[in-house]
Amino acid sequence: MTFAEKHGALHVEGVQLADEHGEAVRLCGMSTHGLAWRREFVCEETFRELRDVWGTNCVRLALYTAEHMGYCTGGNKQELFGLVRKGIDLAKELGMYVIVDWHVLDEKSPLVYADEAERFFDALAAEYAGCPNLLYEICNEPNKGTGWDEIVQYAERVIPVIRRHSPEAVVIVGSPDWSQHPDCALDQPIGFDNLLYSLHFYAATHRDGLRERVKRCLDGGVPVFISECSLTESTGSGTPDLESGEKWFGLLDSYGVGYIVWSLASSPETSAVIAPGCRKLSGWQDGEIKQTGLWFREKFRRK
Ligand code: IDC
Repeated sequence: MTFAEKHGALHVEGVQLADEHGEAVRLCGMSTHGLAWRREFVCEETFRELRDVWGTNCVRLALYTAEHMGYCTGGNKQELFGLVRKGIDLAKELGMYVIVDWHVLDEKSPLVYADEAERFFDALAAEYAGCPNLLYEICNEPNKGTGWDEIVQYAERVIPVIRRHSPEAVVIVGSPDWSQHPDCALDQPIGFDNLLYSLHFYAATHRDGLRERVKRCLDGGVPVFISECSLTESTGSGTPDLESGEKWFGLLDSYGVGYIVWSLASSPETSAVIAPGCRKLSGWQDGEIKQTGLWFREKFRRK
């Protein structure tokens, strides 16, 4: 029986993600790099390798909205939607969970492309209504001046669009400052159930201060999900900080918080887990996996 067959539809109970039997479920896996320019990894052999060799149970599909031929800035919508569809269908076949990430970044506020987001999530949720494998991440990283009130306003537009088709679907919501402030939900939670609030950490940049914030959220009843993390600096480059990484995992493990690693790419960036120049889509030897990849693979495999 596959992981997703065993656990079925997920929901949020307190600060935990729980399965259809009410048991806690911890999702862990890799995020693709931007689908538009690293599409080769959205294939059966890669997902199978991530499941069987790396020990992951979830894949995140990062659909950039603005930069690099983003979905809302001249990207080929049909093709990009096709890639999303391919990723979801593969995850379903392999019994994995899958997060579709509306990768808000360059545009700063999710309100900029909110109309597009409504159209996208309407089509997606209609096609995958009731699909237990699929989680919806509606805004990767609001940033710069974007405040919580704008994010709430956006969430109140997009969540009902998804829930019209999939009333129980788990939705992941970002927060100000590149998804570093799920604590906004301590004072002002968004008025829907089955929500996870994302927090992103890059261990060489984000240390005790952010870890304490996560703890405060969890102790205060805000369900936090790490929908992006790496050991590197927040630029996606720089020297990986393993010591800070271990501290992060001390915290995440003690609360059973799920996590997704940035990113499944082969490039010189230290956060890209596959060595630059390696063209393989599976069967990577240790020498073809970068330090961050080997470190996280160890974490995935512990269970
Ligand atoms: C980075 C990619 C890099 C790309 C850049 C801009 O690694 O190749 O050029 O985006 O598109 C995030 C973002 C994520 C970033 C990542 C590293 O969600 O898109 O990816 N990061 O900077 N938040 C914090 C770090």
